[in-house]
Amino acid sequence: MRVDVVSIFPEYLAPLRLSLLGRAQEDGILQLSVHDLRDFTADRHRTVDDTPYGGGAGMVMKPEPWALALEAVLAELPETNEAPTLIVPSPAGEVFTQALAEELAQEPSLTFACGRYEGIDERVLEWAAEHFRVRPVSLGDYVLNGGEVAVMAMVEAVGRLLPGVVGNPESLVEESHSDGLLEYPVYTKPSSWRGHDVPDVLLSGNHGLIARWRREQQFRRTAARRPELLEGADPAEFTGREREVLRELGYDVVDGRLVRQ
Ligand code: 6SD
Repeated sequence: MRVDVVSIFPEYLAPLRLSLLGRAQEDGILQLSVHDLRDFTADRHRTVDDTPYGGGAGMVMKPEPWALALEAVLAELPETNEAPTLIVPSPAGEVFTQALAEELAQEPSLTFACGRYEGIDERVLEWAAEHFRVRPVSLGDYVLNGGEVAVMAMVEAVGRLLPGVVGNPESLVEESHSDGLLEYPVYTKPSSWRGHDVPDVLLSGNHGLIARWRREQQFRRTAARRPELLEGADPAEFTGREREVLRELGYDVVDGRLVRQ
């Protein structure tokens, strides 16, 4: 997969060269290219912002450097039948989820436009829609200073789904959110540590019992921390024993759906 990021702080993206994603780039699985928006300005101050029409606080990113930068990215993208995807991090976008990460991992390329200040002149998104599939995406319901941190999270979440990036593909399926439940707790040696013991079942060697206990922990955690993930789930996806645990946790089946009491 090819990933292009346009930002006024290209150094912000440096951590994407480390660890598993750094290895993926060495292995040719991921081609990451970070572009400095100021390289697409024409004035001696390399100006990327100006005052907002209609007044108000802060500055807005000028449109022309964005069009030139995105045209430079487009010129480098291989020809495809489908328009390439342009992701614009924004608190006003659709929320980034594991499902969206999985969808984006199927794309041959992703381009990210990092806003700063009060944001990018809205006409850039209108113009870009002539060349890209434009998707404003929010990392979550909180406000960041710019798009860079959101892009780092999204490139990591998508990049680790590319074949060959994560060594053991089993660790991809077992994880939080791929089955809509939170992960079970994990432990390592020593079995007794500062008065806290590893649950006996994990030392039993009984793999059937261990699998059951872990699944039950997933339900308990999800009910306690993220009850909305269970609400509305299809009970047919759960075994009889699991439905028993869910009932214990205050869930009931109404019209074939899980409902919290
Ligand atoms: C000015 C931005 C771009 C400012 C953002 C995204 C999310 N989920 N929170 N905040 C954000 C993105 C903020 O450019």
